[in-house]
Parts: sequence; C-alpha cells; structure tokens
Amino acid sequence: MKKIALITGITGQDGSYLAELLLNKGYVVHGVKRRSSMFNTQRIDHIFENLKLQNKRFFLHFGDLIDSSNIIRLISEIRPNEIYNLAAMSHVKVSFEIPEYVANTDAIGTLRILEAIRILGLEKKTRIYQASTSELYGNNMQIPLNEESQFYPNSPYAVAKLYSYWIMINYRKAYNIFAANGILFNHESPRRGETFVTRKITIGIAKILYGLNDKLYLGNLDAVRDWGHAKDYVDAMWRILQHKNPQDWVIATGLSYSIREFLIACLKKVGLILGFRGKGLNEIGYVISSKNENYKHLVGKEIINVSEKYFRPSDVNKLVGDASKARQKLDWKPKSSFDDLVEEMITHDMQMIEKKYFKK
Ligand code: NAP
Ligand code: G4F
Repeated sequence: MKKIALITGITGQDGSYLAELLLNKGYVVHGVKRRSSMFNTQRIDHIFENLKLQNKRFFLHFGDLIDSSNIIRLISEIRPNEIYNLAAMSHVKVSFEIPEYVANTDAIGTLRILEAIRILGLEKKTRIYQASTSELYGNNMQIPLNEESQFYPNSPYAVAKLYSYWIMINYRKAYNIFAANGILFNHESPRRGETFVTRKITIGIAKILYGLNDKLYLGNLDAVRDWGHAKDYVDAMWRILQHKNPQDWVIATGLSYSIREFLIACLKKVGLILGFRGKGLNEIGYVISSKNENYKHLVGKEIINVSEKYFRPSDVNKLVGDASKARQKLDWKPKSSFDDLVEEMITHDMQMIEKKYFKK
C-alpha cells in the first residue's frame, strides 16, 4: 500500500518542495489550496500538469485552516498516514497588521487539524508534522539555540506559532497522537516569497543590474539569520515523521549571516564589490568596484538605501540554530551551503527578470 500524505500550504515554498519529495518516494499526495481570485498554484503547476500524477497520485482540494468543517471532511475522506501542516500566514512583519487572522490560522488552525484527527478516531493511523519556527526563540541570546532553549516570541506570528507548538505536545501526551514539531530556522530558495528579505534582495539586485531600478530599499541590515535551503529542510520534515516516536527537532545549518553580508555575497556573485557608509536610516550601500564590464557604470553608485517602512515594531536580532540532535538521530544534515544558496537564487532571478522584461 502506498502511503498517503496530506499537505496544508502546498502552494507555498516548502509545500511545493515537499510534494516533489513525497511523490519521488512513491507517496499519494493530497494538498490543500485556498480559493483565490488569481492563480496561486505557480509553484506546483509543473506537478499538477504531469498527467501521470494528476488525480492518480497527486490531488488538490480547496480548503482553509480557518474552516473546521472543511478540515474534518478532507481528513475523513483522505484518511492520511501523514499530515504536514505547513499552512500559515508566514510573514512576520505582516503579522503585526493582521494579528487576529494570524492567531486564527497559525494557532487555532493547528488545533482544528488535531481535533479532526481525534474526532475521526485516527490517533493511531495519522502522524502529524507541525511547521514550528525559530521565531519562537525571539531575542534569546543563548546562541546557538537548541531544543532545550527558552522561547521568547516577539511578534503576533511567533506567539501564534507558540500556541501550535504546545498544543502539538499536549495532544501527543493526552491522546497519544504522533504529533511532532520541526523548529525550522530560516530556509530560502528561488521559490521563496518575494517579500522575504533574501528573495527581495535577489530580485531587487537583478532589477538594478538590468537597469529597471536604481535602488533597493531595505529595513534592519543588522539582523542575523541562519539560512538554509528549503529543499534540505523538507527532507528533515519527512525524516521527523519517520522517526520511531514523536519528538521536537531543531533544523538549522549552525552558520549565520547578517542582511548586509547576504547583500555583499549576492553582489560578489555578479562581480561587484559592495561597500557601506553612514549609520541607521542614513546608511547607504554603494558599488566600490566591478569585475564585470557590463556593470562598470554602477561603480560609485548608491544602490542600497535604508527605509523606516521596512522595520518591524519589534524584531528578532539574531537566530542561529544547533541541529545536533537531528544530525545524530535523524541522520540529517544540510546539503546546500550558503554560497550554493546565494548562487542559485541570484542566477534564477537574473534569468527570471531577463525573461520577463527582455525576451519576446
Ligand atoms: P509560504 O511560502 O508563505 O507558504 C504558506 C502556505 O500556507 C501557502 O500555501 C499559503 O497559501 C498557505 N496558507 C496561508 N494561510 C492559509 C490558510 N488560512 N488556510 C490554508 N492555507 C493557508 O511559507 P513557507 O516558507 O513555505 O513556510 C511553510 C511553513 O513553515 C509556514 O507555516 C511557515 O510559517 C513555517 N516556517 C517557515 C520557515 C521559512 O524560513 N520558510 C521557517 C520556519 C517555519 P497561498 O499560497 O494561497 O497564500
Ligand atoms: O526574510 P524575513 O522577512 O524573515 P523572518 O522574519 O526571519 O521570518 C522568516 O523566517 C522565520 C524562521 O525564523 C519563519 F518562521 C517565518 O515564517 C519567515 O519565513 O526577515 C529576516 C530579517 C528580519 O530581521 C527583518 O527585519 O530581515 C530583516 N529585513 C531587513 N530588511 C527585512 C527587510 N525583511 C523583509 N522581509 N524585508 C526587508 O526589506
């Protein structure tokens, strides 16, 4: 019998990579997509359009984590062996604007799935993975952070995810459900949403290099993140649900870089050396030199500005994870380096901008 998986958030960055991984492993994959007035399945269209998979091993269903009856019906019809709950309003800054909606989706949404498992009597059959996050740690400075580190959530998003983290543990203990949290540190890819900082930078730089924009405006350049590749992180999700018992796991690279360092690394990939001068809102990033003839005209130009608009009411300054437990017990380690990630993202976005604006 093929294993059946249900992925909420299948249209997102991680959902799309996880669907590919599970299909390659022979799973039947069901995904929940939201109704939208525009197409929202770009990241999974290549899977859906594969006629060998469509409605044979790959199924999409309309649904929403704020709709209990929909969740119960889907789980009762699909009767999955594994549920990956990746659906969330995942943008930390936006969570300050719509905190009640975020609590409903990112916190109560998880409870709705757990209740569905319980109501339908699937406690023994269905394992569930919850997309927990390094944002739970907030500004805990006892770095590197591991499964024992204390949580200090610092945004409506992180507080909602903290509820989900604990309700998973509660249902594990109270009802013996295989409910596991992956505490994942930031992971990126060419499929990353365009308003998260790494993707905003790679698209922004591509537009400057193609002469479409003069500048890129960013917020807190001092923030430090532990960035991995989403493909490696969905592999960890799968391993977490294959483990002999449900536990909570930190998934991270253990290496960290500031936003400023990410910018420097991207520009280096295209032959430019970036320097900074000034402080705070007056800080400016400018091109010191270019090895690439095509970009000589940018030397001396100010291409990075800081704007108050992109700061958060409260930010998380530094996140670095210690994934020793996953290394030892799940045999998981990241395959992509920071350098590989930067290379893949900038190359992808240079090609994307060229295709979108310059190729007929
Ligand atoms: P993403 O690209 O923003 O994808 C989020 C997914 O959730 C999308 O498919 C979205 O649908 C869906 N969604 C949002 N609200 C929903 C609702 N009310 N009902 C049903 N679906 C809903 O996020 P990601 O980067 O793939 O992250 C996946 C999960 O891991 C999220 O829960 C995120 O919070 C968590 N996480 C991410 C990271 C990271 O660095 N990427 C780190 C730790 C944890 P639409 O496509 O229709 O918007
Ligand atoms: O890319 P970000 O928006 O990601 P953030 O806030 O770390 O959250 C992501 O990772 C979490 C895991 O730790 C996930 F749970 C969450 O769902 C999401 O995937 O911002 C990273 C840092 C922040 O400190 C932010 O203040 O970059 C800083 N930043 C500076 N300028 C900016 C910008 N962030 C964004 N989005 N846009 C800017 O212009």
